[in-house]
Amino acid sequence: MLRFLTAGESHGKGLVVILEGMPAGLHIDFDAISEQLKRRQGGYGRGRRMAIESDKAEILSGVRAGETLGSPISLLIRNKDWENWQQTMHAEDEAPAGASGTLRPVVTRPRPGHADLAGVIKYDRSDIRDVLERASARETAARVAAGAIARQLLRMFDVEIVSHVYRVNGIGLDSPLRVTFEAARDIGSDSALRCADLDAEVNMIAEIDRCRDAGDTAGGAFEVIARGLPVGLGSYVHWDRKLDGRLAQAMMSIPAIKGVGIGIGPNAASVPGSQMHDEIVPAPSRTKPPIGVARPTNNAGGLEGGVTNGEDLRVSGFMKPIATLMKPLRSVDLAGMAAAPAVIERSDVCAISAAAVVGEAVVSLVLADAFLEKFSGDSLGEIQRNYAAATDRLQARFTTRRS
Ligand code: EPS
Repeated sequence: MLRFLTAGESHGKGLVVILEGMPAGLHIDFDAISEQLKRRQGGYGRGRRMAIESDKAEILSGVRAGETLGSPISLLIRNKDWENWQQTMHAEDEAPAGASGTLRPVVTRPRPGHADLAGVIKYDRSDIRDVLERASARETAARVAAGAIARQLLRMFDVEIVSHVYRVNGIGLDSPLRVTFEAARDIGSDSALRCADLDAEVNMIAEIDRCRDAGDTAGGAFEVIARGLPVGLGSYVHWDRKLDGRLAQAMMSIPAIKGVGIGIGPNAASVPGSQMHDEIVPAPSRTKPPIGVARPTNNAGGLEGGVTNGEDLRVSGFMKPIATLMKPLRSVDLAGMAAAPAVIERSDVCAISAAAVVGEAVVSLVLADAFLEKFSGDSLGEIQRNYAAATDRLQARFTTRRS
């Protein structure tokens, strides 16, 4: 079982993640972790914080001379902004001598849509900062670092994971299925919004500009596509083993995600069966190994019965607009219970491109977990042998059927 925990406040010293369950013997590409962290920081509509940070993960344990040991892998991402927050975010009773930054006022006006109000009530705090620091999407940097390692395991078995942004507020493509795996993979690292359709992207960027000018914010939709998965990850036999359910939980745990779609997603409720289900035809397939059938369409998004069917896995995430508005919504000052505008914290206008990268990370973690479940082993070599045996068996089965 692959599991992880993260810790850290947005303006604290840094973020920590412990990833447990990775096999021994996987070579770790440190640059590839940094590359994923950099991708998460980008995208049109991000705020000034991203200009301060240049996220980098230090490996504290679980890796020796470039290879995993099978022991817990712990990573630390330091917050550069800590320099500006020591007076406010110190752990000690009093700010230590020489603490830098300024002492910020107590936050008492909750933002509609953020964890602020429910959080201060639940944890019995009087300063909303005690809530917003951990509820912040800054935490997703830790998940991206862990996901980058999960992705490296999957890469050993030729699984590739990409994403694309296809909508900002209501603007953009009507369906993610219009974008092929190749088109999503080929989006350049310099792409402004990581949309595969450049005409649509122009309009989506204009919508972000319009929101910024109006003191408003934007949400959007993205899709993660995984190619190269073997048939048979997940299971239909129990609710908690269904891979679509596990993916949905992981995606919904990304801050601001209000909905998840698999393949055609919510549109599945609007078409008859004849237009929904992906017919099965005898033909050379692209599954690994070939199973002698092909699917002309992929509305199911690579999952049937909660089990991978060898087609591209397609999972989309629907993000609400950022909760911090520069033209704040109505709220109540909890210090005196009088009506007051919500607090304004430094924030992003739109973070959909970042959410797509986080989506790739959480999908990588769920898929690596399901992969380890099926081909389990303590070392990479053991997993490779199990994978090869399963592949050989499938190959033999379908070769026999054809002859
Ligand atoms: C951040 C995500 C956003 C940023 C945060 C960094 O978090 P939140 O969910 O709180 O809006 O606002 O940066 C700041 C809090 C800041 O000081 O600007 C991220 O993805 O790293």
